[in-house]
Amino acid sequence: MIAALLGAPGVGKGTQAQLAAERNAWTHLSTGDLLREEVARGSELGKRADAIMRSGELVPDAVMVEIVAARLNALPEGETLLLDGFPRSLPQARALDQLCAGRPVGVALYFTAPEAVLTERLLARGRADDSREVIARRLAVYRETTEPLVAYYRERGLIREILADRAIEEIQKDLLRTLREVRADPSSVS
Ligand code: B4P
Repeated sequence: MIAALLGAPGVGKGTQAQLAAERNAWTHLSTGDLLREEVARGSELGKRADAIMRSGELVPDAVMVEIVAARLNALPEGETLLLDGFPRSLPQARALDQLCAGRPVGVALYFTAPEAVLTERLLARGRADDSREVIARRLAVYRETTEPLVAYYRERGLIREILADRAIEEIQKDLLRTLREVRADPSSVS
């Protein structure tokens, strides 16, 4: 099953996906981590992505779709995939539908928390793209470009909300319970 994790920067998608993947031997695909690996390697893509990420903008859709397509092609049959940070725009969501036509997204886990909480978490994390000014831009980009995906997946009956302003283990329990429910009854998503 493919589970797409949606939500604002700092809502904890990466934290939850990493934990669930480690504990259950699932695949965690984080587009943010992939980009940061490219930056660390000093590749051409990394050089372009670094400047974009530091400004709070999104890397172009075509680049991201190509990266994700390669990973999806290599995914073993029947694998559980936690797709963290992709899609982040409507063109990416449409491309994903095409890419995984044979095994479509089974659930979109929509993580929510108040913006003040997100900002505090990101400031505490202190990554290169976590300055107050860049955080504000990333939250604005999220509202403009990524939030419409909630309606996109809701129309398809795939949204499950995860309240993410709680302790990490509580959220993790909720995530696992939700995935179990969806597996047992795919029509339980709303
Ligand atoms: P990402 O790496 O995806 O980062 P994120 O959205 O900021 O963080 P996330 O929600 O995963 O929060 P985390 O668990 O780290 O993106 C970085 C950049 O890459 C983007 O801005 C963009 O430029 C580019 N990019 C990535 N994907 C792209 C795409 N598809 N298209 C275009 N561009 C793309 O948690 C944050 C902090 O909170 C951590 O310090 C954590 O320890 C803490 N935390 C987590 N859960 C907590 C909890 N329950 N309580 C308290 N603290 C918690």
